Amino acid sequence: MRAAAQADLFGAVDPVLPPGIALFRGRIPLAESRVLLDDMLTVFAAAPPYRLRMKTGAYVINQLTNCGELGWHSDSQGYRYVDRHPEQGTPWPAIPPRVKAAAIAAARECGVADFDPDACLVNLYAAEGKLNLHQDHDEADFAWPIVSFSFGNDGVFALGGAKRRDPVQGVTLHHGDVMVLHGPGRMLFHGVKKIVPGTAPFQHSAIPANGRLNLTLRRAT
Ligand code: MD3
Ligand code: FE
Repeated sequence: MRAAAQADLFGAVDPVLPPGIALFRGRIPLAESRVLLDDMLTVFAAAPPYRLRMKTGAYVINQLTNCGELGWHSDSQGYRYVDRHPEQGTPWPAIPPRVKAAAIAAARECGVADFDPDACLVNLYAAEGKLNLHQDHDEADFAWPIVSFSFGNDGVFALGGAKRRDPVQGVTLHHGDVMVLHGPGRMLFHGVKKIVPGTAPFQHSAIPANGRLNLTLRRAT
């Protein structure tokens, strides 16, 4: 009896996150999440999601796009921020004001009063999508936080340490969760292990079928 209750309780408890990683569970209410996803449809009309190509010429399964003055991109010339859509040749659309305001508010609660993101990377995960362990180091000043929003199906996030070989812990990110990576958390290795099908609270045309949408707002310059 007691042991079972404890197991249930422990099963629901979040893993302890290291300093510099703040996870706001269910931060975006369901109704607001629909509005933010509708805003992303406007972004996609101007900057359609596209696939990166690997050196082999094969396409990566996940899609991406960006909004803001700068957007993250990778090609034969390497990983970097660019000021226009690589396939359309047009400037990235603005970060939707509601999205930007939500990121600024989350950063402020983490003690960063003057976060002014100029880049928002949109990752669209297919059902089979994942993201290999990496560090985000293409920004000019790592003192600025990164603010992440999760929508759609759950993603099993992998959080490592300062070195690639450090142990990794799994953290499930749900629809409406917001994560702020700041200070000692900013340069930790991380990735996405898998998407958990059937866990999205609703379908939305901005989110790939059985997939997940992640926004990361950054200061690139
Ligand atoms: C921890 N995206 O776009 S978001 C990325 O779910 C990226 O799509 C993942 O990693 C996703 O670069 C994770 C949460 C996140 C973002 C940046 C971090 C966690 C981070 C930077 C440092 C440490
Ligand atoms: Fe990252």
